[in-house]
Amino acid sequence: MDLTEANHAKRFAAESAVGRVKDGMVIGLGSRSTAEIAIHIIGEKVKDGFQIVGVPTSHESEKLARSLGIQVSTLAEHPQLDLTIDGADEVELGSLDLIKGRGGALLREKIVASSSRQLIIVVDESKIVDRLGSHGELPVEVVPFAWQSTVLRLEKQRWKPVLRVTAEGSSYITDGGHYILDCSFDSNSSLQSRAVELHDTVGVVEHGMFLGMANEVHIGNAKGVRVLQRSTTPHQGSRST
Ligand code: A5P
Repeated sequence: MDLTEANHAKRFAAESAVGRVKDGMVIGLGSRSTAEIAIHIIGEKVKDGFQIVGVPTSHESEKLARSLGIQVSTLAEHPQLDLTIDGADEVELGSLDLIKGRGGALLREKIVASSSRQLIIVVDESKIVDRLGSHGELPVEVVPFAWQSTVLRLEKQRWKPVLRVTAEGSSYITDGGHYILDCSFDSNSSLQSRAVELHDTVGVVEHGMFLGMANEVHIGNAKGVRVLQRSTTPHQGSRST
């Protein structure tokens, strides 16, 4: 897929997802390229007279929403959102479990998604995998204080954490003021138990596995879009070892 095709694919996915937005909704606004296309389309709806309140997941999304005339709010004012539209780095076929955070936003994305009745994911076909972890590392957001000792704890748990740095060589800092450790892992391991393990690790703030959270995934390609819906039965974890 060349750049133009990739942009068409993202646009198809975003248009399809924004089709779920109704007048009067309070919605979570995701981060990075595909979610930003969705924000632009939401901005067009606002120009057409829709009353929409947006709760952004990053400073960039907030700036973009404001520039498009979308009313911006916070979870403090709107603790319950109707839906959130966000991108993803990997989507596992079947479970619709996700990896997020390779674009640097994950904690706020997870808080906003967890406060939404529906999480709608917008991706192109390149993000679809049979097993999470097939395309890269798992981003893990950590407290900057003594991050090196958090690295040691993660290494003992068989993660291979690497501190994310900027192009200039300094530590990448998230919107929440944290660092990110990109952790490679065995993609055959049980992600549910790995997720619990990460939450139990001192120094870890949040991780980029979004398990059992996505309700729908809108997958764009050069010609159109297909929509996958998660079954409504309770999530049992994506796999076991
Ligand atoms: C942000 O950190 C991620 O969770 C994004 O959702 C992800 O990187 C998708 O970005 P693109 O839509 O730009 O591929």
